[in-house]
Amino acid sequence: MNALLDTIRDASGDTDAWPADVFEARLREQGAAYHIHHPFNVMLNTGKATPEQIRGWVANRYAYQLAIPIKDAAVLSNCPDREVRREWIQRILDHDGHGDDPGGIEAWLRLAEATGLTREEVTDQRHVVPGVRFAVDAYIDFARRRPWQESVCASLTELFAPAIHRQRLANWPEHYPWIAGDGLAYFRNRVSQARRDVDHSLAITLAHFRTREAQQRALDILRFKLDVLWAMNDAMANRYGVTT
Ligand code: AHQ
Repeated sequence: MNALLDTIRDASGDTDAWPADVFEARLREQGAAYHIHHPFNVMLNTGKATPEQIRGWVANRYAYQLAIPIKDAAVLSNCPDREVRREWIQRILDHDGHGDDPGGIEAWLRLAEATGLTREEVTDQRHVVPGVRFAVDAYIDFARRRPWQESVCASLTELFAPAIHRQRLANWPEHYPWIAGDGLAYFRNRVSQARRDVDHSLAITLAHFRTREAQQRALDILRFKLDVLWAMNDAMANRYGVTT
């Protein structure tokens, strides 16, 4: 892949827009900064977390899960394109639930109960630390203020999400047998939902950011969102400690 990048980069010069495959490769290169590599997440997924660290992560990540449909509603409110809205609205349904599907936020509460947390101490957010609160609020505020296409681009951290969900599904039952298996349903649901969401977000991003300057802006937006996720893990590591 790098040889291709170098060839196409040389051919394109340093001001022309990247072809779509190079632009996509540049977006995917950002995965090196994804929170799967954060020491707190490495601790979680290599079986080194204590029950208190697991419960702290679940209780704090609840603030992020609650924010996702709020953020997605902000994207909808900024988007005049009916075809985009018809697809994007599914993200809100996936989290808030609809019909017989209780949704992802309910699944997260079941994960919380499986780790020994009470629904009340999660829903009242007593455990959410300031750094997580600030990072989550920054993401919602970004989606409210910025053009809807920039928020679509920010959601592309999910390019890297199926891997982290599969990692939890593969490792948690072995490392944390005290967490009931049905508590992991959220991660199972997200593997396919994230892939579907990314197909939509990536197509919009590749089509919208057409000049080299705009493509660089897209990389900066993705870096902002990667920092949101990384900062959340920094705040949780500060509160609960990291065992490496
Ligand atoms: O459960 C997650 C989720 O629903 C979303 C939506 C998407 C967005 O719109 O920004 N990002 C995202 C993510 C979820 N889970 C995170 C995890 O580590 O469990 C990963 C996160 C993401 O990659 O942005």
